[in-house]
Amino acid sequence: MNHERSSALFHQAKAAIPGGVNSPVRAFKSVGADPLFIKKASGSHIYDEDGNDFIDYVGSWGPMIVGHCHPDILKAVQETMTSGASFGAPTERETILANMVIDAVPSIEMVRMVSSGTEATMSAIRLARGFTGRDKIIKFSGCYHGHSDSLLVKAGSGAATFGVPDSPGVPADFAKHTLTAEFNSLESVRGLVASNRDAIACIIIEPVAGNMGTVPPREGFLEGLREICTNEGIILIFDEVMSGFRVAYGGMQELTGVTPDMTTLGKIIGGGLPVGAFGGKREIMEKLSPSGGVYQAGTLSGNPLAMSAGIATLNILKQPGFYAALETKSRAVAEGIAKGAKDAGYPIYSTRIGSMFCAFFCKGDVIDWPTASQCDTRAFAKYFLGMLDEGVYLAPSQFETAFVSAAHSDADIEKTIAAAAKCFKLIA
Ligand code: HOZ
Repeated sequence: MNHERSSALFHQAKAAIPGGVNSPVRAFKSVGADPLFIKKASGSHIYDEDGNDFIDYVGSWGPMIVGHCHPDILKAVQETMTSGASFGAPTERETILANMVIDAVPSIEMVRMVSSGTEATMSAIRLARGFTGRDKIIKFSGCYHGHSDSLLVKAGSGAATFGVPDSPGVPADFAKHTLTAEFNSLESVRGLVASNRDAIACIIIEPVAGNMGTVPPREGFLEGLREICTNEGIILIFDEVMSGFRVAYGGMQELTGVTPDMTTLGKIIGGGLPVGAFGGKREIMEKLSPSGGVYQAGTLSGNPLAMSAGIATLNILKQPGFYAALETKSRAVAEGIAKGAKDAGYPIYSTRIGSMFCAFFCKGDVIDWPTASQCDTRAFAKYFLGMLDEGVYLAPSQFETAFVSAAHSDADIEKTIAAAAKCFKLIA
C-alpha cells in the first residue's frame, strides 16, 4: 500500500506542528510508522491522501457512532451555519440539547456545555472541590480524563502510550492532591479514603475504562465506589466522555444501574464537532457561576454548530432498535477477531462493552493498568500494521479502544475478521 503523500504531508507538518500532529495519539510513533493523513470519510470508511480506503474503527476516537457524514447531521450543521457560526450569546438549541441529555442520563439534573472532554472533567473537579470544600481527588491508574494538570497523573491513552503518564510541567504542588487507586480494586480506594478522611472531594472514574484499552468494571466495583462515596461525603464522578450515549443511550450508568453524583460527557453529544459537557445533581450544579461562585466559562461553549450536530445525532440514537443493532455488529466483530486469534494459536484477551472493544496482546486477564501494561506492544504494532495493509484502520496503540458504528456493514465486518485472522497467522 502506498503512503507516499501521507509521509510527505507528515514531513511538512513536523516543521510547523510539534511532532507533526495536533494530538499525540494521532502519531503512529509507537507502531513505528508515519500517520496517515486523511482526506475524507463516509459511513464506516475513511480515505487517506494517497487514495487508500480503510474500514474505520477509530471513529474520531469515539464520536462517530452513526458513521461519517450522516445526512441528518450534515443537514443540521449546514442549515445552522447559514444563520451564524457563533454568537457568544444563548441560543434555544443549547436548552434543547441540555434537556435531551437530562432525559437520557440518570445522574444529570442540570448540565453545562463546554468545548472538549478535558474542559468537562477539569470543570467538574473544580465544582466538586468548591461544593465539598475539600482539595484531594482520587483517580485510577490507566484512566485518562483529558490533559489538565490534576488529571495527568498515572494517565492512560497517549500519556501511557508515549511513556509520560506523569507529564513534565505539572507542578508537584498540584499533583500532590491527586491520589491514584487501581481500577477494579475497592481495597485500594478504601486504603486511600482511610488515610485521607474528610479531605477527598471526589472520585473520578471512567466506568468502563477506554484509555488503557477497554477494561470493563468487575461485578460490584462501581456499586462499591457508590457506597464509599455516599458514606464519606465524596462526590462520585463518572467520566462518560467515551461511554456516554455509546454503550447505551444513558451510558454506563444506565447499563449498570449505578448513579454517580456528576457525569462528564463529550464526543458523541457533539456529533463530531468540538464539544463537552458536565452535569449532575441540581444542588451541586447550582454552585456554578453565575448562579453560584465556582467559576467556569468559554467563548465557544454551547456553540450552535456543535449543538445542532449533537441534537441530530441523539435523535438518530433514540430510534427504536439502534443499540440492539449496534450490539449485534459489535459482538460479531469482536468475537470474530478473537476467534481468528484462537484459530491461529495466538492468545489474546478480548474485551467488549457494547460498541467498545479491544484485543489485548496478552495471555492473562486484563483488569487494571498493571495487567494491561504487561501486553506485548511489539506484537500489537505488527498486528496494527498488518491490519492497515489489509484496509482496516485501528487506533495506533494497544492502550486505546476500537469503536463500531451503525454504518459498519456485514461486508465490513467479514473483511475485518478475515484480515485479523490473516494477521494473527502471520505473527503467531
Ligand atoms: N480519549 C481520546 C483517546 N483515548 C482522546 C483523543 C486525543 O487525545 O486526541
